[in-house]
This record gives sequence, structure tokens and C-alpha cells, in this order.
Amino acid sequence: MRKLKLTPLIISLMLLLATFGLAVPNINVSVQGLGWGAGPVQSPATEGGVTFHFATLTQVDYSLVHVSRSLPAYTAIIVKIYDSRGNIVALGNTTLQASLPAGEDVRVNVSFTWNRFSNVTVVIKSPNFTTSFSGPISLKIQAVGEGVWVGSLRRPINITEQSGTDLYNYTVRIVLGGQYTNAYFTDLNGNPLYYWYVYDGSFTIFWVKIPYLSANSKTTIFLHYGGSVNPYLSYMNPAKVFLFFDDFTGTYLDTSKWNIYGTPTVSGGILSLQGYRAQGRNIRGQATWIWTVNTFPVSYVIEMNTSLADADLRIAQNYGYAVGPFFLWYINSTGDGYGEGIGIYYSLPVIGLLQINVNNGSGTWTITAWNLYTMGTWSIISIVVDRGNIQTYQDGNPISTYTVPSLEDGSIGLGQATGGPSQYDWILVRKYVDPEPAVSIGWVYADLVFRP
Ligand SMILES: [Ca+2]
Repeated sequence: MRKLKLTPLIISLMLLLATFGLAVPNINVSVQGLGWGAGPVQSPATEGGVTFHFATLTQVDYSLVHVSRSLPAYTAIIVKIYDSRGNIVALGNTTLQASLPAGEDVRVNVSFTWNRFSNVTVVIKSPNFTTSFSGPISLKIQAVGEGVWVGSLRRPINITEQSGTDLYNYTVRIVLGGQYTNAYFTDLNGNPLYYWYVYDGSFTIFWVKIPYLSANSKTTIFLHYGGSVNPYLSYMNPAKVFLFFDDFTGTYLDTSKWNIYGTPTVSGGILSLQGYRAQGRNIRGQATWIWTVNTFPVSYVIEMNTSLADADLRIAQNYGYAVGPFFLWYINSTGDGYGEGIGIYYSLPVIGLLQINVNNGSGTWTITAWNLYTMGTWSIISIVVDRGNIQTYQDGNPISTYTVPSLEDGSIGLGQATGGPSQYDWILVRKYVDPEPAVSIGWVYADLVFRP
């Protein structure tokens, strides 16, 4: 009888043990990897960013990563750079030797040529494991996050006023290597700024209008680019950026902007100016010049993309000299203009001060120097008109200087006396102070959003 009584007890104990056997030894599952789907993987951060340091204009040598939360020691940080086909072109990683406060940068070496950059991700693997209970099973989960690039980049640009005067609506010129898609600019408060740019095949010139910069002060603006859309496309507006701008679109010269002598032609976005030319013993054609309807307060800079065509050699040989293309930096209200004439003295390439009345064409040319302009190729010519001091540049190289009587508000002009045609893709006029604000360009910065 006693034996019979024990049996159910043993059976119930065995059942009890069997039940405990399922529950008591926890099943620990270490989950490592990226938390796609509904898995309870946690990211150590929600947002952050990566900054790329350039060893040269084109070569990145390291990155700086920061995230929104502090990271413990022994956290691994992996930076992956992808090309446009999704292949990894560079991989860098580091392990924190001490905890990293939120927002602080940690350096991760990653070496690649910038033109291969198409995407970046940053993986953060924390040494912290958290335990999650799901019914009778507990999971040990490593905190892992993948920082996904939001798809646009920005570069801080530091601007320092150096002339000792308060600048209002001043247009700053910024030159960067490479091309920048969907580019736009914001100020320190995130407000969009008016801008314009040209890309010449290897570098980009940006002009950005700064509403106010007090004397000797500094500010930072941000270039944003690389996104899928440009939210501030309407701010890419040369009419808002420059005192004067013409891209020579359409099929005729815009007479609301220019006064005309002779027959300038406009085609395919290019202005062509043709002068007199020798044909056998005869001289054909006529000189051509144009000058702005508006006047500009000194001081200012004229910039233009031009391919200059020389004076007519045979006219120079026959008459002793000939002016080819010329720029008029300043024309007063009676039409008397000052400028530079590029021409030929017998057979020698020379330049000199040209004084011409735009209404009747009478004038003088005073040869002052050899012609150091490169003719017949597209280049950007800049002319600084700083009161009576004139300095010209071709693709940033100083070419010539002139001193003329102190100037008041005036028009500017372009012309071709003989030879040609010289061609002009665009021309602009902007304000100038001496010295111009200093521009220094910061590193490339990519915002990241971490998942899961
Ligand atoms: Ca054009």
C-alpha cells in the first residue's frame, strides 16, 4: 500500500523537475549584427555625424565620428566608404580605449580618393550586453547601431572681414575643387543664402551673398551638397548675388542691360565681338563695343569667362599698331571711358591704357607693357577696380596694373577694335573691399541617422 502511495508522488516530482528543466537553465542567445526586422536589437546612438579630413585637395586620410550618446570603453567603431556601385572602397575601424562623451569626436583612419565617394555608413558595436525576456527565454543582446548617411554633405566656410569696414550684402567668392550637385548655402542659423556658381570641369567657383558682416568679425556659412533635391534652388539667383550679371542667353544682346555700338552677336550662350579686319588691301567690317546701362559705385570687381581673339595682324603691320579686344572698367556720364586695350604694335603683342568715348569712338591708346594674357583659350579674367587702382588677373594670375584718376559711379564695357571675334560666356560685377574677406574651408561633414 505504501509503495503504491509513493508512486504518484515520484511521478509528480519528476513532472515538476521536468517542468523546471525547461525553465530554469536560461537559454542565452547572443545577437550580434544589424537589427533588421522586429528583433529587439538596440543602437547605442540615434544620430551622429562623420567628418572627413583631406590630406590633399582630393585625398581623405581620416575621419572623425561623433554620436548623440556617450559610448563606453571598448566600443568598436567601423567606417565604411562605398562607391556608386555599392562596393566598399575604404574601411576603417577603431576601438575606444576609454569612454567617449556624447558629441565628442573619435578619429577613425580611412584612406580614399574623394571622387570615389558615393556613400558612408558607420557601425557602432558597444561591449554592453542587455538582457531581454521573451516568455521563458531570455536574450543577451549587444548594443549595435548602423549610422546611415542622410544623403547630403556640408562644409563649413569661415569668412573673416579684413578691411575694417562693416559689409552689407557683400558677395564672397569661394573656389573649391570638384563638382557639387544640389549645392546651396546656409548661415549659422540655417537660413538660406543667395548664391551662384560655375563649374569649369575641374573646380567650382561659388559666389555667396552675405547679408551682413561687421568690421573685423568672423562668421561661418555652410555649403550643403550631394542630396537628392535642392530645397533652396530659388536662392541660386545671380540677379540677387551681383551688381550686374549676364550669361548671354537667347539670340540677341539684352538691351535693357547694354548699350550697343556696332554688331555684337549672341548665340548658344556666348557673346561674340568682332572688329575691323583686313581683306586684301581693304579693311572690312567695323569696331564693336557694348557698355552697361547701369552704373556701379566703386569699388568693384569685374569677372568674365572669355576667349580673347587678337587684333588684326595685317592692320597692325600696315598702320603700325592695332587694338584688338578691350575692356572698359569705367565710363562716365558723358561717355568717356578708361580701360585696357590688348593689341599689336607692328608684330609685337602689347597692352596699354585705352581712353575712348563710347558715343563717338574717339580715343587714344597708350602702350604700357607686353601682352601677358593667354589668347584664344577660355579663361576667367578678373579686373579689380579699387578707386583709381586697377589690377587685372587671368585665372588668378596677375597680368597688369593701371592707375587712373579717382573714379566715381560709372558704367563698364567690352569691345573689339580690330580682329576677333572675342567670345564671352558670362560677365559679372560685384562689390569689392581691400582686402577682401578671408575665406577658409572646413572639412566635409556627413550627418548620420542610426538604426535600429
Ligand atoms: Ca553663357
